[in-house]
This record gives sequence, structure tokens and C-alpha cells, in this order.
Amino acid sequence: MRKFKPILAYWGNFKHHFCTRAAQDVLKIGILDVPFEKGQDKSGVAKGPQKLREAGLIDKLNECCGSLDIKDYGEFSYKNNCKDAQVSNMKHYDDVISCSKELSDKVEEIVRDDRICLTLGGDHSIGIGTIHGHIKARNDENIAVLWVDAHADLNTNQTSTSGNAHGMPMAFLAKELASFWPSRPGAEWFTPRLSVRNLAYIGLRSVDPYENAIMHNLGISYFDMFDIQRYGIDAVVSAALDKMDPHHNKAIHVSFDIDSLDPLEAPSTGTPVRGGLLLREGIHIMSAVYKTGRLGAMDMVEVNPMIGSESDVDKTLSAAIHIIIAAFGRNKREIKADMQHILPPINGFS
Ligand SMILES: [Mn+2]
Repeated sequence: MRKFKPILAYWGNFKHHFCTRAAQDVLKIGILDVPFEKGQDKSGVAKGPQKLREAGLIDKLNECCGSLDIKDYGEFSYKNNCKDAQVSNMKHYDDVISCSKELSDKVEEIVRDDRICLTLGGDHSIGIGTIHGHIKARNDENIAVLWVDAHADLNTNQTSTSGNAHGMPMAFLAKELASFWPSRPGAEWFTPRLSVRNLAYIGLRSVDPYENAIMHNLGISYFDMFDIQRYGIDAVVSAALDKMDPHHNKAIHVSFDIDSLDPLEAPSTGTPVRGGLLLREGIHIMSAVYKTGRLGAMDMVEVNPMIGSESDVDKTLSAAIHIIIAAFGRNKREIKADMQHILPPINGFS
């Protein structure tokens, strides 16, 4: 009996936190490929989704995660409907805005289909569309966003040194930073709806001075590599979840940049930074999120199969797949067999 005690204790907690939603036997997932790479300079990241599929992502999900109902939404494409729009120091602004608008609608549709939306990028600028769409679908600004990344992606076009949009999505999304974007031509459809109170970072280790100042001024929750080394990944992911979701009742959006991992684990990415997460730490993050039962959407971004040797690419694809299958219940060791997946209901949608 002794060895079951921790499980029972966990189950007690679980029932305490979530008790309203009807049981759902099968985890419903919607997979969307977003081969967008104009948020940065290196070609190849648009091939990420196709290579993840060729490496067996969907088979692995079915093999390793038990009963899943996977709907394949295929490859996302968009029309550039604001070709004349531009702002200074933000490359391909018109494409980023056009893609974000249509991607937001698509993610909204998938979440409204009552599926956990798994978006395969693409560069990290697609986080603008996926998070905006997730919030729209729930008609609730209080989703919790866990941004797992070596970088804070908090630059605006006025502070970026590269002009690359993949370093700006969090600044674009944050309500508190809206005034730092005096004009966003072509983005009249867009209202920033994410408060940084609902955000936590894990894995940071390359943060610009401006981003650092913003994080401190706004009191953004972040757990950098120092915290992970000092407290361990289990304590860090618990603290991150508590900070952005103190009552444990929000749907969670994880935006996972593969460059959060150490380049030894995931070398094929555009902006690698040494001293990063081990693969097992990345897996642990997603297992912990899975166990909450409240994963609503996940992005896997910045896998670039045109960077590095064949073995580098294989290693990176395999790492990304391990992390994704953890998010959908791969590591079930500690989980009660009949544990249910429970998400908050989608408001205003029946
Ligand atoms: Mn990123």
C-alpha cells in the first residue's frame, strides 16, 4: 500500500482543484502545420512541420499516449492582405500581420471544436496568432501562457537590434505594452488581450537589457537557467504554474521554443544559446502541464531542419517529438489510470 500513497495524495489534490467538467475519455487534439519563417532571417524553419511528421510525430502520439482523437487540420496558409502596411525596423511586417490574423481565426476554430490545438511552426512570431486565437475561442482573457524559451521575445520594433519579428511576439501580445506600439497598420482586427500577469517564462538565458527592464518593471514571472539549476525543474514548473494561475482554473497555452533546450540536445535551430534545458527537463515541463488537465493549446516552434548535420536534425526532431508526446500523456507513470482531462468550458459557445 505504501507505494500508492503519493498517487492517492495527488488524486486528492486533483479532485480538489477540478470538479466541474464532465469526464472526457479521449483526449481530443487538432494538429496544424504553420510553415511560416518570415519572422527571422534563416530559411528552413518553414520545413519544421513536415519534417516532424516525416519523423513519425503522429504515429508516436498514437503509440505512446493511449486514447487520442487526433484531427489533422493540415497545412495553414494565408493571403497577404496588407501588402502596403509597414512599420520601421520590423521585417516582413505585412506578412506577419496577415499570417497572424488568419492563424488566429484558425486556432480559434480548432479550440472551439473542443480540441487541444497543437501548432507546429514555423518561427516564434506565430505565437501572436495562436495565443490571440486561443483567447478569442474561450472569450476569456485569463488563459495562462507558459513561454518556454531561451529568449523573452519582448522586443518592440523600437528596441529590437535585428528587426526580426520572432523576437517580438510577447511584446505584441501584451496589454501592458500596447502603448509601445503607437501604430499597427493593417492590424485593426487586433487588440492586445493578454496581461503579463497571466504569463510565465521558463528557460531564459539570453535577455536584452530592455527586456530585462520591462520584466522587472512589470513584475513578469520568469524562471531562468539559474533558477532551474538552484531549485530543480519540478519546483520551477510548479512555481511557474502557480504564479500565472494561482487558483488552478485557467486553460494553459504552452509556447515551446525548441531553443529553450541546450544546443547539445537540439542543435537545429536558428538562435541557439548554450547552457540550456536538458531534454528530460523539457519533457518534465510538459508532463507537469499534462497532469494539470488544463492544456488548451501548444506551439512547437523554431525547429529548423536546414541547420546542422543530418544527425543534428534527427536529434532535434526527436527532442521535439519527445516533448510533444509528454504534453499529451507520454509519461503516465505517476498518473492514475482513469485520470480525466478537464478544461474550463468555452464561454459563450455551446
Ligand atoms: Mn522564442
